[in-house]
Amino acid sequence: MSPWFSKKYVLIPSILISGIFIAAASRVSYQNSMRAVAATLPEEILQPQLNEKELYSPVNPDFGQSMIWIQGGDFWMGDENPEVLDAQPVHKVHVDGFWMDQYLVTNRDFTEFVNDTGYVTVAERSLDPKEYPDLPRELLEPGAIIFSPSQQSGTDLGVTESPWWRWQKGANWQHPEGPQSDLRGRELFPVIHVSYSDAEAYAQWRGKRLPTEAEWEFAARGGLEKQPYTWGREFQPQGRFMANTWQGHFPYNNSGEDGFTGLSPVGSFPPNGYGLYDMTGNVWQWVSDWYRPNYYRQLSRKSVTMNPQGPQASYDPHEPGVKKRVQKGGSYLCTDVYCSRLNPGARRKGDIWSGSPQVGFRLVTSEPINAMNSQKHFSQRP
Ligand SMILES: [Ca+2]
Repeated sequence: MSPWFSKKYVLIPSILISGIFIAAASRVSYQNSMRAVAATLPEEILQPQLNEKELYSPVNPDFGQSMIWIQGGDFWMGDENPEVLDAQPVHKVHVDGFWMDQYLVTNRDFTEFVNDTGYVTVAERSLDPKEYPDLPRELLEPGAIIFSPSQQSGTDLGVTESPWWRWQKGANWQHPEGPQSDLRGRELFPVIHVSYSDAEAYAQWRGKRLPTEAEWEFAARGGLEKQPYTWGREFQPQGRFMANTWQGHFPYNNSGEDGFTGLSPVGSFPPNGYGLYDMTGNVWQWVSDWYRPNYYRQLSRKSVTMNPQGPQASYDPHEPGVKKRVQKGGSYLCTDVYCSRLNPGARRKGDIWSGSPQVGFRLVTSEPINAMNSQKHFSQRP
């Protein structure tokens, strides 16, 4: 099965959780957030020892320019929650140190890339009807799935188990809800509707790479061991929202108690123990491991696995012919009760040729020269 076919026809019904901005509400949230924007993060944010009260700043204008050194080590990888069997068993892993983007890649970052290279994302390309004679005409046009629980327009995919998804002609990273939408006021939002192949192209341009799943999870845990959230055990410590998630009854009631009914500008919630923002919620994040549901069972035979790179090939028993990579972190459409995948040990999978309105990414590098050359702020290796 070709990746294109899966992108536009087969994979869509299998996606259970993803999302789109609710445009008006997001703009209000964005304006409110921008009122609180501080000038820049203090230099201390780049130091290994972080004090959240001192360092937290809603948005750092230099967000795309900072990387944090993540000192490697051993950790327990995976999730014991019975709802995420593919993240079991929990097993011990070692990762070497690396630098990680402090923030998600934003629309502003991706705009720089496209302006410099002329790159066209998968969602912006059209299909040849000769190759896909059975596809409805609309699905041959450039476009993407969007989250639309109101069913107002576009092509109804007829997905009974998740009728809030629709195919929208002309939707892509620059037009998140379709041709009538744009990025004005969303420069600091995470880029969405990017496939893994799009993310790889961006990474190549930046001279960096996508993190392995182990690197991502080690960094997301922020020095905590076997905790259900990247900040600890409680979902709302002292009543505080720690990530952009969903409050209310999914998918029709989104109260936005955390300040955002849609996506949020990167860095709108406190960082984790390593100073990384948005490691939980907002958007899922691509990592470089191929997806295989039994991969952790293979690794658990060892006492400790050194720098796992993922299985040799992808295999999803529900769609055996579709190549998939792992995604981590949960999104703004996840609730603390509905979606156990907010846990840093949880995982899901995505077709490498498909973007999503709730999937973005961030990059890492193991090469100091890359971190120094491409970043204004650079955390020195201890
Ligand atoms: Ca929210």
